[in-house]
Amino acid sequence: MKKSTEMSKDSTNIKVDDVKLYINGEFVNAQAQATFENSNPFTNEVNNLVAEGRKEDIDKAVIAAKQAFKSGPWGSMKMEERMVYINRIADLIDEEVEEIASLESIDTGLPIAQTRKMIARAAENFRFYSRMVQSKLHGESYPVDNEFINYTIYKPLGVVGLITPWNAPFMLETWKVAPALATGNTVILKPAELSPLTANKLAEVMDKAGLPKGVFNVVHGYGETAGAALVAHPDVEAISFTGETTTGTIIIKNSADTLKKTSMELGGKSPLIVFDDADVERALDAAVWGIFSFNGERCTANSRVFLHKNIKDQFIEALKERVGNIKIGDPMDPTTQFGPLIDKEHFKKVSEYIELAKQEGCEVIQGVVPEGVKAGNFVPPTLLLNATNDMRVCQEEIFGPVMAVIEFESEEQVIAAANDVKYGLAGYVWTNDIKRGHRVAQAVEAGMLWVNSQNVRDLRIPFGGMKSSGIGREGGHYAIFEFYTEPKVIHIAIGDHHI
Ligand code: TXE
Repeated sequence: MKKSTEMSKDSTNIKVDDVKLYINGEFVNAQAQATFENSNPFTNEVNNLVAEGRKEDIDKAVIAAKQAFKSGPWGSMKMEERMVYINRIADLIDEEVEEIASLESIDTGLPIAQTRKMIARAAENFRFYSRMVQSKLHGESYPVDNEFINYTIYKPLGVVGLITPWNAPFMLETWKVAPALATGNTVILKPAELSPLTANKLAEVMDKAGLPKGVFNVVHGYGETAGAALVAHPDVEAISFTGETTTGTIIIKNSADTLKKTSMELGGKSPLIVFDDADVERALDAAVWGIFSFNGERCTANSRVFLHKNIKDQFIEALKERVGNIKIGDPMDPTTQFGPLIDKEHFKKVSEYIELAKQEGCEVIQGVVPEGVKAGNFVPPTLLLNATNDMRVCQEEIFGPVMAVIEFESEEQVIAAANDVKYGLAGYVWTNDIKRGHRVAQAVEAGMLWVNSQNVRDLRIPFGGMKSSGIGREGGHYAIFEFYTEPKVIHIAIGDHHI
């Protein structure tokens, strides 16, 4: 397989091939021959062109995926045989971690030290679901009486549509593709238009793994055209979506006419609460990493940090020092800890929120982008001091490296404030009082809570949020039974009863 890039250790002279659609086992142009430009966030220069898929390309991919499911080998393949493919995909990803990580970094601006870990986790997503499906995907049976028995089996849905965001593209794509394929579905992936490179790499991996044609398809394109066509297509059984809450509600509305199952992994505005008996050093590490890794573009980011009044001043001084020491630079430099935002538009959006914070009364403290670091779309690590929970910057998802710092006095007060937001994705509680840790974790309205820890990922947990952070859960047996399969019950008469 020809290497699609010539890697170098800095972002300024990497050549990347143009990207095509991957439909029915072939890399093809969009039928309209349309393309769009794909830029490097560090240089704001065009990396390459990408085929712009539209409704007609989605239609073509659905025909291929449906054919592969209904009459191709995939739909009737024995589970053990299917898992050979799933594990081969993992091995192929492992073989190309460096190239995939480099592509991810020049596409998203994420530091390569972070993308290397993300790509390794992506390979694990496939191995995990191979184990999970083989051990968990079984049914039930109920001997009704000596007249008949019934049994339940879990069947794949058929053609599923996966729509993914740009903030951790390859990892989040594989988080959906792995369970979808491991349970026997066929897939159409519509990746984010801002991060096409590693989705293309995933297609190359599938191709190399020898997956039967039509089982896995990638249609690049815009949300409002390719994405919307996938959501509306009558032969697509389900849509798994990760992205903004506003987009999620549009997708649910547009999927209603064809009665699709939808899984929604949406926005967040997660609280991190530090009580005055907390292990401050560890809480500090967690708070800094939890919002300033991934350049702040992470859904579970602790974008609101609540500090007990007794430790607030000490904690803020330490935060200021940390923020000043984060290494800002070229995403391809392995020592870089913090890179540019995904594009100029997002840079503008996040910058406007920081201006708003000043108008709302916050003191803004920022790290410094070093001289000589290319223009890029850098918003340095930013603290909003003297914030109050009712401010817009504490209510709305900024999706950037911006931490609002809010003081509190009592447990009741901080729980009420933590919950006074429309999102409910994650929450983080720092206290050495074990009872208080449990009590507050149960009181915070979020799908996932970490007590004295930060984003430890166990692939078996139900990953997802409540309120405006989503519907459904990914991970573990939740993805298998809640989403990628459905139960079918069969009754067998073993006697000669009459109705
Ligand atoms: O989302 P967008 P982005 C969230 C994160 C943030 C968002 C950032 O909190 O809010 O993702 O990702 C396609 N019909 N999470 O800006 O704009 C679009 O082309 C069909 C939460 O990319 O919503 C892209 O492929 N599709 C998460 C995808 O939707 C449409 C973890 C996402 O785009 C469409 C990570 C339409 N009308 C990020 N419009 C979690 N909760 O786990 C757009 N798209």
